[in-house]
Amino acid sequence: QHDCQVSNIQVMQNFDRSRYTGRWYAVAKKDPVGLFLLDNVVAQFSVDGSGKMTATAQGRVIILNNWEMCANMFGTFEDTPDPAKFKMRYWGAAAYLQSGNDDHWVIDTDYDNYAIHYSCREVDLDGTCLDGYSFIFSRHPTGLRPEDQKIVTDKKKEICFLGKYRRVSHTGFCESS
Ligand code: FEN
Repeated sequence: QHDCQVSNIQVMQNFDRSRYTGRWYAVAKKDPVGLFLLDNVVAQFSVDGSGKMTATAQGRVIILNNWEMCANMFGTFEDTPDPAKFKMRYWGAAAYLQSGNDDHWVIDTDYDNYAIHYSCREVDLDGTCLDGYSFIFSRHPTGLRPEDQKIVTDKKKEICFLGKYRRVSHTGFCESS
């Protein structure tokens, strides 16, 4: 389970989307190639009456002329045979924000404190991930609890992104909008 093959990555067993709903603070992220969210990333997951999962995300971006903006992003999730693996269609509230369609895998979560998300956009010829991104989420804006840090480090290793994360700062930039 440690050969970095995207097809061998273990995801959350018996993922329960209703327990996953609510607010998650990004505490660390591994960026993809290209445009993304800089910091102050907060996600909010919901499940509608028919059981479909949707989410919103906010984050700071810097657009042309060094304008700081708070990007409001929306995502809808398509189920797959694996309950922890989704296809996410996403778009921004503003036209200048990129939209796309990414894998969205929940690697591990205890629902109450931490969650590890993974998305590989491009699989290399050798089966490893060539371009992907990942968020470490916490229910607590202050960060991960000490007891969750080892679990998260082990999972970062398993998804072969260890050492590629940056801390996500929360300065309140997106809190007014
Ligand atoms: C996720 C989970 C909750 C829902 C969603 C998530 C993913 C968000 C993504 C955001 C992408 C942002 C982009 C920004 C951008 C996983 C948190 C939806 C995938 C692409 C710029 C920057 C500068 C510029 C134009 C646009 O487009 N940023 O000049």
